[in-house]
Amino acid sequence: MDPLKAKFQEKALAAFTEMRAMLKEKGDTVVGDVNLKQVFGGMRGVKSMVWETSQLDPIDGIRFRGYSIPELKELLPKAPGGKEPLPEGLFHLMLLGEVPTEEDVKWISKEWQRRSAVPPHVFKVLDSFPQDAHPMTQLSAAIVAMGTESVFSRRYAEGMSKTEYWDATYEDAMNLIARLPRVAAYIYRRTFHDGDHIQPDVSLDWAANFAHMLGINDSADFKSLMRLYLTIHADHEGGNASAHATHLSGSTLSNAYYALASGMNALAGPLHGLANQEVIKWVFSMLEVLGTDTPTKKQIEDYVHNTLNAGKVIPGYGHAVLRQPDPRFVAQRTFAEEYMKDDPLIKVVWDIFDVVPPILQSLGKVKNPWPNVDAHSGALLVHYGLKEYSFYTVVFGVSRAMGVLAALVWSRALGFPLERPKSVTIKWVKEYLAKQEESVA
Ligand code: HAX
Repeated sequence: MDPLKAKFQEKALAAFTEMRAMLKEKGDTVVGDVNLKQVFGGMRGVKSMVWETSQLDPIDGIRFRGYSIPELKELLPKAPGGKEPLPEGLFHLMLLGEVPTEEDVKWISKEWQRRSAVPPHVFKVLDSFPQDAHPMTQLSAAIVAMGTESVFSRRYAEGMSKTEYWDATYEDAMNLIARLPRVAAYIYRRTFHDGDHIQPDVSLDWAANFAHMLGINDSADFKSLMRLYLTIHADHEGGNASAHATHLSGSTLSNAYYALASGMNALAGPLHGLANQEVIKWVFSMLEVLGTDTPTKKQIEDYVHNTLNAGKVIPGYGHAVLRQPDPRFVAQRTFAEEYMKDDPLIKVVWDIFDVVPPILQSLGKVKNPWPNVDAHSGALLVHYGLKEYSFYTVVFGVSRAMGVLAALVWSRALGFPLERPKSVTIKWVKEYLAKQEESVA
């Protein structure tokens, strides 16, 4: 058994035993109420699942196994000479709950390289798409196509025991994560560079190799950005749409490929991961309409009002849980301050940050007027030449796979059952309310 899997087994077994004992003794403890607004309002705040890899606080933002992003920037191993954390380290932390050593991270880099060969039929599936098919459509299809290699599905068909589900899911998760950068880069090159593909460089870490295969910028700085980007987008606790969709599909024992494709299909919505493309599209249209690359704050303000008056949201702002500027936005801003502070597009993003929150606050209904992760990422990618914004959600997806798949391995190890919440009809609600009124009268 490989060392990461062996450590996971040890931890998961202990957690399973502890969970069983806790539920036996305290299983009937009430941990929250649900009101009608939550039933009709997207289940905001309803505690209904366990997600070990990260937790989100409305004010402090995301913590991966208890560590904030600034803490992780200090603690996680870096590439030689690099300043940004290696995503491999975050995966180790999410899976095991332990900050990895340099050696641990090197092992994961090598292991992902070893597992990274994409089955040839996946490229054929991708090549059958029209060149202008949205990159997220291609990503989702490619992930499902890779599922022909699922270890879980093969072993399930052979009759594996329940106690082995986590093991087979670990294999699928590791293979999938290892292969995604190649698949994503293939999608990028076939869509935007006429299929002029770039072979992987096995001497590079996971994120740097992805940057290399995109083939637009071979600088050390772009590789650093990719390490940071792929680290901070990885997980956002279990209730966000891509995580929850992965979790829900996975709970039926569909394999990790089907489960991740579900997550990616949720990420592809403009209220979630597609917001990163929508932000830069919105910024570019603003610059075009205004006829300048250096708009004044007053011009931005007017454009924001026009967007709102047209019945649209301001992409990159607002959040279902957060009530402060997203620490992932702040981490990207810090990166930009160091690497590209004089880039005019970065200045526009920062001016939007000054202008938008008070306007959204003045509407009186927006619960969080602050920027989320997607408000900044596009401008960083444009800086290094990745201007084709319909690809941005794919980059997000490559990162998100690490969190949701680490969590899926945990779900299997803890033996979580089929997810099946209760739905009600509006008629049922009306009758329930009438009964309540009767009993008060
Ligand atoms: N611009 C304009 N109006 C906004 C808004 C924004 N950025 N954010 C929220 N609102 C509006 C909502 O549309 C809603 O209006 P109605 O009552 O008329 O329907 C009202 O304010 C209350 O919404 P909320 O409770 O504050 O927000 P929700 O929890 O319902 O939704 C969203 C959270 C992220 C979907 C929302 O803020 C939004 O649409 N933002 C813009 C899109 C975006 O950036 N999405 C990415 C989010 C982060 C993420 O998942 N990244 O992948």
